[in-house]
Amino acid sequence: MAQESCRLPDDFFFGAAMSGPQTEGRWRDGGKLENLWDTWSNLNITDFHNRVGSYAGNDFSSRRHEDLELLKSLGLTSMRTSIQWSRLLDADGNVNPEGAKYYHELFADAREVGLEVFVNLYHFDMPTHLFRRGGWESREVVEAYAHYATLAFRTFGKEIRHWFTFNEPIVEPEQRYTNGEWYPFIRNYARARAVQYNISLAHALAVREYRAAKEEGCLLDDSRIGLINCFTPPYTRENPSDADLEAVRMTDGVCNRWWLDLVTRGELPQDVISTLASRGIELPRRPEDDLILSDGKVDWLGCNYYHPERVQAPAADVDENGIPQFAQPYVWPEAEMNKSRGWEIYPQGLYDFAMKTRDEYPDLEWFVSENGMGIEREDLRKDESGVIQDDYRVDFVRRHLEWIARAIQDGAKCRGYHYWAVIDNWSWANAFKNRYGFVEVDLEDGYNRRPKKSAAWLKKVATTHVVD
Ligand code: BGP
Repeated sequence: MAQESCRLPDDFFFGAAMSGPQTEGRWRDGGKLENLWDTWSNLNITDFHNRVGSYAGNDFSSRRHEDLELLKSLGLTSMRTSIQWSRLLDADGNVNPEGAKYYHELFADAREVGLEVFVNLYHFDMPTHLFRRGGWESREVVEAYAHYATLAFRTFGKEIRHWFTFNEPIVEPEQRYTNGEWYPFIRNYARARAVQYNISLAHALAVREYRAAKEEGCLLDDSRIGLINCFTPPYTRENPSDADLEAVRMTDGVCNRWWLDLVTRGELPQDVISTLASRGIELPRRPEDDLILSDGKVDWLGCNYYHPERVQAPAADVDENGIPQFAQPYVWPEAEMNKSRGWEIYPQGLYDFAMKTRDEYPDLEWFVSENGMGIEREDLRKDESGVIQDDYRVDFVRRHLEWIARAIQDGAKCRGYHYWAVIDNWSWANAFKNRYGFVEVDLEDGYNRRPKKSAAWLKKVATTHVVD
C-alpha cells in the first residue's frame, strides 16, 4: 500500500510483547520447576541453535528495571509478558512464595516506570511434572490449569488490568503433536485435536474462574480478560477448485474459527467437528463440556500476525506418516519472503483479518498482540559506531501499521499494537538465531542492550501516532 503518511487514533496504544520463558532465565532459582523447554534443553542441547537452551532467557530478570525504563523511553505505554506456571506454583499446586514475590516485584517495577502490564498465563510452557501426567491430553491437567489461573487471579488481581488465558493455543497441537518439531516430537493428528480441545476447555474454565474472582471483588473493577492467538485468513490459488476451497474451510475452521467462535459465542464450529468425525477423529467430549465452553466468551482478543497462511487441496488424504491431510501449503509465486525465518511478508493480511472480524464478529474488540521481523546475523549490519542498520524493520512495521490504520478507518475495532520483541530475546529452538528487537542484546558483551537504528523511528511513531 503506497501512502504518504497516516495517523493512528490518539487512544491507540503501543507496547512490547514478550514471554516469561523467553526472557526470565533463572530457570532453577526461586523454586522454579522444570518446564518442557528446560527438559528438552537438558535432554538434547544440540537441538537448539548454537546450543543455547532455555536457561538464560535474555537476562531480563537481572536487568528488569533497566529494560522497563528502556521500553518506556521508546514511547511505549504497555508491555505483555507471561507468568510461568512452573515458577508461580510448586509441585503440589500451591503458590510458591518466591515465585509470587518475583512477579509482585516485576509488576511493581512496571507500575513505577509507568508501563501497564498485560499478563498472559501460558506461553507454550507446560510444567514437566504435569506433562508426565498426560499434559494437555489429561483432564486432570486441564483442571490443574484452572486452579493455577484462579491462584494467579487472586494473587495479582489488584495489580493487573489485562489478563489473557493463552498465547497461541493452536501452536502446541501443531508443533508438539502434529509435525513433531518440538519435544516430545509426536506426529498424531487425532491427539493434536484432543490437545486443542482440552486447551479450549482450560481456557473456558479459566474465564469462569476469572468471572468468579471478579464477582468476589478480588480483581480490579476495570480489568478485562482475553485470549491471544495467531490469526490469518487462509488464502488459496487464483481460480480455486472446490477441493481448494474445502482446504480453506478446514484450515480456517481449525486455526481461526475454532478460537473466534469459542471467545465470542462460547462454542466450537460444528462443521469442523463434523468433518473431523467423518474422518474418524473424535474429540474427547463429555456431556458437561458444552456448559464449560459456554463460559469461554472473553472481553477482547489479541491477534498475533507474522505471515499469511496459503493453502490448497492436499495431494492425498493422508501423508507418508499416516496423518490426515485437510490442506497442504500453496506457494504463491509472488510471495515476498523473510528468508531468515522462512515466513512470507504480507501486511495486507492484517487488514483482511480485520475486515473478516468486523463483518463476522462485529462486537469483538481486539489488538495486534504480536507482529515483528526476526533477522539472522544482524551483527553483520553494524555501522562503524556499532549500531545495527535495520531499515528493513522500519519498512516491515510501517507497512503493517499502514494497513492497521486503514482497517480502523474502515471500521475495525483494533485498539493497539504490541511489537514482538522490542528487546531481542530467546526464540525457542532457534534460540538467538533470528533477532526481532529494536534493541540489540549483545551475547558477546554480557547481554548488553544497544538500540538499533530503528529504535528512534519506533519512538517517533509511538509518541506521535504518525506513521511515515
Ligand atoms: C510467536 C510466539 C512468540 C515468538 C514469535 C516469533 O508465535 O508467540 O513466542 O517466538 O512467534 O517466532 P520465532 O521466535 O519462532 O521466530
